[in-house]
This record gives sequence, C-alpha cells and structure tokens, in this order.
Amino acid sequence: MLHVKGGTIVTAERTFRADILCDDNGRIATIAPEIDTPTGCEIVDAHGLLVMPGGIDPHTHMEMPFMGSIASDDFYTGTAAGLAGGTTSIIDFVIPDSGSSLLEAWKAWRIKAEKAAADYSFHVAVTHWDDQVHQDMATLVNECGVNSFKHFMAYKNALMVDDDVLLHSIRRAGELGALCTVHAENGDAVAYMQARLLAEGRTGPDAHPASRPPTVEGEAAQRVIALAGLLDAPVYIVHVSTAEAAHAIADARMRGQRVYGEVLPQHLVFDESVYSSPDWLTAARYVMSPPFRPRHHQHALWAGLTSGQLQTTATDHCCFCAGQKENGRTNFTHIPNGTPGIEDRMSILWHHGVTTGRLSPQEFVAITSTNTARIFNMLPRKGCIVEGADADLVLWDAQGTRTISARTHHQNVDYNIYEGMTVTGVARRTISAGRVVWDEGDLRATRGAGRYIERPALPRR
Ligand code: DUC
Ligand code: ZN
Ligand code: ZN
Ligand code: ZN
Repeated sequence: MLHVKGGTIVTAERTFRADILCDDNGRIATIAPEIDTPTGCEIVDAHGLLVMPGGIDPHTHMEMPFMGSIASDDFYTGTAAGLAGGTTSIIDFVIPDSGSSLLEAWKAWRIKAEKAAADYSFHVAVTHWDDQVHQDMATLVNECGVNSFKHFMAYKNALMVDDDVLLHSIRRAGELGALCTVHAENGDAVAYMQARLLAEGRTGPDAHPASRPPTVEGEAAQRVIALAGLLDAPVYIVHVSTAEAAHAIADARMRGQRVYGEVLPQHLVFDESVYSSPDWLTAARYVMSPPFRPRHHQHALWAGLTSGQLQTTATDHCCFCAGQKENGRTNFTHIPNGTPGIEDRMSILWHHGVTTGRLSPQEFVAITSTNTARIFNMLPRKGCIVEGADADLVLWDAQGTRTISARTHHQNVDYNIYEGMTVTGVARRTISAGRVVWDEGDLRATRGAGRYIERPALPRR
C-alpha cells in the first residue's frame, strides 16, 4: 500500500487538496482530504507538489524496424525513460510487413513488448487490403483489445496505403467501433519531390523539409477528412505539424465531423532552421516526418491545443543513433526518420505551455493524459484520478527546473533533440500501478512490469 500525502490533485476537471491511498492491486483505493496512514503503508510525501494522472503517450515506436534500421529504444528502455519523465502508459504501433497478417504481427509485437516497464497498448497498422485484413480487424477489435488502426498516407513503396485501402479500412473500423488514425502526408508527392531534389544534386538533410512541404500534409489531411466524412466515420490525425492540417481539422469539426488531431512537442519548439546546420549529423538528427516547419505553423498548433480543436500530445518517439542516421550520409531519403522524446514530453509542454500562460494546469492534464484516455477508450482506468482507477500518478514540481541532456537522460539513444535546454516543470516522483518507479532521480523501473492494456471497442452511434 502507498499513501500519497499532502499533495494538490490536478485532473482535467478540477484542482483540490487530497491524499490518495493506493492498494496492493495497483489501484486507487481512497481519495480524501486527510487519510490516516494504515500500519505498514509506505508514505510518499507530496507536499508542495501537484499530483496528476500519469502521462499517456499515444504515439511511440519502440524497437520499430524502419528504413533499414531498428529503433534503438526497446520496450523496456523506452518505457523506463517515459517513467522518468512522468509518462506511465504508451500506445505503440504494430507494423505488419506489407501483405502479411495483422493478427500475426500483433502477436509478434505482444512478445516484443513483454519487457515493457510501463503499461502499453497497440494501434495496428493496415498496410494493404484483402479479405484477411477485413477478418483480422474484427478479431483484433473483438478479442484482442485493439480499438484503433493506423494508416500511412506517406512512405510510398513501403507502408503507404492509397485511397481505396483507406476507404475500406475506415468503413470497416467504423462498423467495428474502432478509430482510424492516419499519418497524413501525400506519399506520391513526397516521392516525386525527393526524386527531383536528388536529380538537382540536393542530397543533404536540408532537402528533407523541401521534399515534404506543408501543402503535402495539408492535402492529405483534407483528403482523409473528406473520405471519413463520406463514410460518416471518425478519424484521428497523428502529428499535425502545419497550419493547413490544423485548420482542416478545425473546419471539419465545425461542420460536425468527428476529427481528432495530435501534436508533438518538438513541432512546437523547433523550426526548419534545424536542417541548415553546417554539421551533417546535427541536421540529420532532426530528420523526422513530418519535418520541422517555418515558425508561423507553431502558432496554429498552440491555438489548436488551447481551443480544443487539437486534443492530444504525443512524441512519435522513434530513436536512431548516429551510426543509424549515417545510412543517409550521401542521400537524405535514406536517413532513418525519427526523433526521440518520450522522457521530455511532459516537461517541454509544461515549460512552453503552462509557464507561458498558454495552458492551465488542468488543460495540461487534458492534453497529456485525459483526452487520449477518452478518445482511445481507456477511461476511467487511465487518464483520471478516481477511486478504482490504476494508480498511475506523477508528482509534479511546477517550479522545479532541470537541464535536458543526453548525458543524463534514460533513453537508449546517443543524443537529445532538446540538449542544453533548461525547463521549468519536473516529474519528481512517478507512480506506476501503485509502485514508486521514479523517485527524485532514482529510476526503479522493472523489466516486464508493464501490462498490456486492452481497449474495448468504442460506443457506436
Ligand atoms: N515518422 C517518423 O519520423 N518516424 C517514424 C514514422 C514516421 O511516420
Ligand atoms: Zn507518422
Ligand atoms: Zn503555412
Ligand atoms: Zn509515428
């Protein structure tokens, strides 16, 4: 048993002074203004700290095979790093090889993830369409606790799906009470632009943003919103990075469509100038898709989060070390796409969101945890502080500061995109399933302690 004593609880709905008692099953047993510590119960001092629902990162790629590499953070190291930053659950992606079974891939990913230190769940990617996919989607929803599917409109000749696959999958997901999530970039346009840039001799990382300009994302976002509208089905757009996509989502919502949008903290912090570094590796480390944008796009993303038109934040945590990024030394299209960040999402968002006055602490909880739990049907087990919920909590020091560095982070990757930044807002302690797993700099993550979280089908209209 654990007694979280003296803290101020912040949920997406309210802020109040209360103690929390966690039971031996890893759940919240009691919430009350003053609790007498039961004998033998461990006390966790929360005086002066905010007690918030542990962060949920709905977009990570642990040990993902991608572009000839495998992402360097595995399910253990990546979830452990998340715990150090106050994130207690992830939703990762099952990526079947094109043409192979979704169900078999899900089974393979279940085995990989057994080493996770924090709770995890899966979106399953649909990369082609046939009768088996149609059948596997039902099995995954009805028997495997999967209520969301992923689609890549980018990565031609690899993961990309065309509109025909999108239409079939969105329709099928709608029938099953599942949600389609989409990486919205026009993959044909990207492949065309890449070929043209290479022909012009543009082989370095600065060609990466030029090969996928904002229109490429805006077009794909508008297209998938139109297709989902045609089928009267909801759609969730991952890593919204442009004003064009943010406005397309807001417009659709104002027409009454159920469209959701996710923002990555790195898109709120970095702009396309990161690709102009004279040092190849420094620039290559920022190669991810969608790329960093001209600064004015950040305004649209913040406005989306403040207004609620964009609901969630994630990291797209996908780590590649220097040796892996080197694959693209002579051709930017071979640089493995991905940036790390699971450990720093909460601090970056607090620092740039709450201390600047853009977001209230309650809104911070909404965009880092509660909204994700609601959209992906994990409430009330995750994303809130109520009796009976999982005891996944972060004890947050709103005034504390730390300087981010690869020298001190826990991510299994040899750089940190936020290197040298000092942020206000620090996870002092993290509690996962009723256990203190991060205690003032002491990471006590346990390999295999994470549990697979089944997410039931969403209520159909
Ligand atoms: N984008 C990335 O940068 N990495 C992983 C996959 C993706 O879509
Ligand atoms: Zn993506
Ligand atoms: Zn623009
Ligand atoms: Zn991704």
